[in-house]
Amino acid sequence: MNFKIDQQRLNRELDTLASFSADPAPAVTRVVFSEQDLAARAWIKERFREAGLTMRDDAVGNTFARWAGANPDLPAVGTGSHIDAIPHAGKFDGTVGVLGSLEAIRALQAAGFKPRRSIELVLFTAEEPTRFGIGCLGSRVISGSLTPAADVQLREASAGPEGHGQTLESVRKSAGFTGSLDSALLPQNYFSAFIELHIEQGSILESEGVSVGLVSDIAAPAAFHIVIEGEGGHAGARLMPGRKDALCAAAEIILAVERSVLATGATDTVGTVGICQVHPGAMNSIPSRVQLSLDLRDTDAARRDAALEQIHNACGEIASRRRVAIKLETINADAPAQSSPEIVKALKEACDAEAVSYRTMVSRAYHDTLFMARLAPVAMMFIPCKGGVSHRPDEYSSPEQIHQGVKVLARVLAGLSAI
Ligand code: HGY
Ligand code: MN
Ligand code: MN
Ligand code: MN
Repeated sequence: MNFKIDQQRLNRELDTLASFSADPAPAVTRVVFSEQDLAARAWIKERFREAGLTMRDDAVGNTFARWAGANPDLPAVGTGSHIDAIPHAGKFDGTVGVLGSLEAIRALQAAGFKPRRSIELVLFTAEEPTRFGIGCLGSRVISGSLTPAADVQLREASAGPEGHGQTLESVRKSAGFTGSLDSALLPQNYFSAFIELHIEQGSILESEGVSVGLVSDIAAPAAFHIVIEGEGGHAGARLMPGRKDALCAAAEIILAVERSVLATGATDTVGTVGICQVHPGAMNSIPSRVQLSLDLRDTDAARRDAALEQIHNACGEIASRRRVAIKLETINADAPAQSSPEIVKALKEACDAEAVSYRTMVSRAYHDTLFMARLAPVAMMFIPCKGGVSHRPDEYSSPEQIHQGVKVLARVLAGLSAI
């Protein structure tokens, strides 16, 4: 079957979507449930409507856009990604998987293809942890990976641009997404397969000149708050001996994170302290309280947890030597996910049919597919991004690179929805 990807239209749509941003171009800031996010969702739903897809929103703001198959009762083939963007990010993270899936569907429609089982495009809500401090909120909810209590336990992260401390429940309901969280739970046989197209956010594909990465494993993400309570005081009058400076302790903890992660000797173990909030945050006042965020990942959950153990021990030693209190609170600690060999095989066949080069690889970034793997057989497809840059305004994938990924996606969606 021949079909044609309308790359010009897709390029225009990616540019338009990027314009829904709280920061000026080339940065994209689109925090979940913000004014920019809701406007972007409305715009995308118009595109879904134009493509004749039937839509529904669930209680947490995931949008499901379905191209009904001849046998609508069969489990659908799922695809999709996210459009929320962390502050000062780029225009391709997530959006290539949403608009690229739409373009794959439109190309198949234009070619006269008729799916036997439905194809359903999912626009996941809140893939980024920016607002509520936890990533993949939408796919966690539908896969039963988050308890309904999270509705009132999760609050806006104070470091986030919307940091007013409102609960998930109040924010989602003011954005118009009502109903209980458990009403969004999907049954195991809702999807027969799920495939996500995404930029690599690393530089392997570009450095090897390969067009597509077929993801075999998605690393196991874990996130923590580390709170250090010391003793404040006057920066001038309080002499050095006996100080309990929370920020000095925090500095040692950050280096202990780096040391513990490197000590595993595995390239797949990564650790980052991305947020450091200092109280009271005055030049002439000794920091009395610091809150750090810890992002710790590995393709091997046991190795990740061994590094965490080391960090725990280091905190204990720093706390007693500096006579400060250190608390480590877990936000999430998830298992890794493996792609389904059958779907990876289908992707390989689609790449061969489209003469697109590929290699298998690991995803060190997490994605909604990590949780979709708890609902259905999954796979991910990466396309290269310039210099491996992502979560930055200069994030870039060329129209040609996007085109390669979308045509393989169209081919595999046709194949999986025909059976
Ligand atoms: O952090 C991640 O891995 C994803 O890009 N949110
Ligand atoms: Mn991201
Ligand atoms: Mn992403
Ligand atoms: Mn992701």
